[in-house]
Amino acid sequence: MVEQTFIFIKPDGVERGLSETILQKFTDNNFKILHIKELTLTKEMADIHYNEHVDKPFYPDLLSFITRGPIIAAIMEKENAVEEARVLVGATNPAEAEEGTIRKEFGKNTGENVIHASDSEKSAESEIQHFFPDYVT
Ligand code: IDP
Ligand code: MG
Repeated sequence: MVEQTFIFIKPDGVERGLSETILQKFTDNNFKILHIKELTLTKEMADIHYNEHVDKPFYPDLLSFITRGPIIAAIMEKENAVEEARVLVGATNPAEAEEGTIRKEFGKNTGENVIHASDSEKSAESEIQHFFPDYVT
């Protein structure tokens, strides 16, 4: 089924000038970019987006990292997009990510792993709503 997922290039990826290369990997893999925008996350947005992690010990570091500069957020469309994007992105810890994945190639560590991708259809739907509130399917 053709579906939509949500991704963003994290501040480390944007700072290092990797945005175009990373987006190209999506389009090379037949993802269609439906919407794209640059923004800088506020604490409030980060707390909502990373709601499942706010009480974890690493959250203060994650919060300062993810709000330190612009991100590039996009809605991607493809057959089985949610799962396909997670495969292309790779494991959270770049050292454990498969060869050929974005995090394997560019990620520095478990925190600075250059990209986010929704982990389920449900997350994709709520993250698209959160980041692109004017977008209506
Ligand atoms: P995911 O991005 O692969 O879905 P999650 O476990 O949902 O991984 O964690 C969200 C983000 O929080 C990670 O991508 C990473 O940036 C950060 N993070 C997760 N675990 C750690 C950790 O142990 N130390 C530092 N940052 C972490
Ligand atoms: Mg996650």
